[in-house]
Amino acid sequence: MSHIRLIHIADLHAGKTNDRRLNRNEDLRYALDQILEFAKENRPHYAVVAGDIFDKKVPDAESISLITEFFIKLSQSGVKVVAIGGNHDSALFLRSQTHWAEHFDIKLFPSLDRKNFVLRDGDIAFVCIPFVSERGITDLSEGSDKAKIQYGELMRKLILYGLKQVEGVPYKVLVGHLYFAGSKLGNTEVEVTVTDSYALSQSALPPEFDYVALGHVHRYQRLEASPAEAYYTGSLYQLDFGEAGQEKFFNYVVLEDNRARVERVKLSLLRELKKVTLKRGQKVSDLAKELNKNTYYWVNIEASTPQEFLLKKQEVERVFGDNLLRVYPLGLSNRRRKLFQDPKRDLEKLKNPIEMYREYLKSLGREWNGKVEDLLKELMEEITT
Ligand SMILES: [Mn+2]
Repeated sequence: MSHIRLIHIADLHAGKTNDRRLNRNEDLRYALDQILEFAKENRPHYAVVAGDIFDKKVPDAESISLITEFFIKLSQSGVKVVAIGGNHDSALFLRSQTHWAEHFDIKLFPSLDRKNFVLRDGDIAFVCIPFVSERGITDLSEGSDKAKIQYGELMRKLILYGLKQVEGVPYKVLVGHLYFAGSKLGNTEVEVTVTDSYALSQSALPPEFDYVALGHVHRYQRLEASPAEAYYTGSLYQLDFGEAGQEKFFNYVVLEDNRARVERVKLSLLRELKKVTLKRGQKVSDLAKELNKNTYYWVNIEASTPQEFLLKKQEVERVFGDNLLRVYPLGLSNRRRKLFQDPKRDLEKLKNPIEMYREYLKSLGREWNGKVEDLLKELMEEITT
C-alpha cells in the first residue's frame, strides 16, 4: 500500500477585518502563498480545510476571489481539496459553489448531511463533519445541562457512524469543525471543560482514525487526551488581539504503514498584532521605540482622570498613526471608562432587540417567530417601566 500525503489547514477567515479598519485578506494571501509554495515542492495528494473558510456569512467579492483562486491553484498543482463548513461559513453560500468546484476536484461539505458526509477515494476515506449548531440538534426545553450532554452524545454517535461507513478502507481521516474539552484557547492556559459548554470529550475520537483534522480553535495544538492522532492547526495569521504574539502553523501529514507522521510547518506572518501599555509617568516617545510598521497595536493607557487619558490618547494616535487599532484606558473607574469607549460600538448595542432578532433570523434564513417577538416586547416593557 502506497503512502498518502496531505496538508491540513483551518480557520482561514477570508474577509476578516479588525476594528473596521484593517482588512486582513493580505495576511491571508501571504499565508496561502506559502501553502501553495509548499504544495508545489512536496506534492501532497490532498489539502484538508477544516472549516471557517470565510469570516462572514455573506462573503465579499474580494474574499470569494481569494479563496477560489487558492483552491483552483491547489487543484492545478494536482492537490485534491476536501473542505468543510465552519460556524462562520454559510452553508447556503458554500453549497452555491459546489457546482463548479467538483470539476476541479474540490469537494465541499457545506453542512452536515448524514447521507453524504464521506469521501472515499482509493485507499483513503474522509469522514467530514462540518460545524453543527448546538441549537440545531438539541432540545433546550429540558435545560442547558441536559442539552450539552445530548449534544456530546449525538456527536459521538455521529463520529462512530462515520467510522462504520469507512470500514475496511486502509486510511481513515476525520475532518471536523468541532470543539473539544481540554483545548487551549488564545494565549491563556484556560481550558474549557465539557460542562462549561457544548464541548466534546476527546475520548469520543476513535483510534481507528489515522488522523483527525480539526478546525474551530485558533491556537495550534495536538489533543493530548485523544485516542486518535488529532490536531487543531489553528488560524493562519493572528486574527485578533486574543491571538497576539502567537506563532502560526499548518500540518503536513504522511500516512504510511498504518500511522500518521505529522510535521508542523511554521508560517511567516505579514503583520502582527500586539498589546502594549503606556504606564503612568512613561513617555509616549519611549513606548514608540518599539513601533514596527508591520505590527498593529492595542495601546492601554494608564490614567487617573479622563482629561489625562484624552491627552495621552491624542498623542498615542499621532505617534502610532495607522498602526494603532485600539486604545483603552486603565485605572479609570468603570463609569469614567464608559465615557471613552468607542461610541459606535455603544450605538450598536442600542439597536432595538426585536430588530436584532429579526436580522439574526433573516441571516439564518429562518422564519419570523411571533411568540418570541411578544416575549421580547413584554421583557422590554418590564425593563423600561
Ligand atoms: Mn474559526
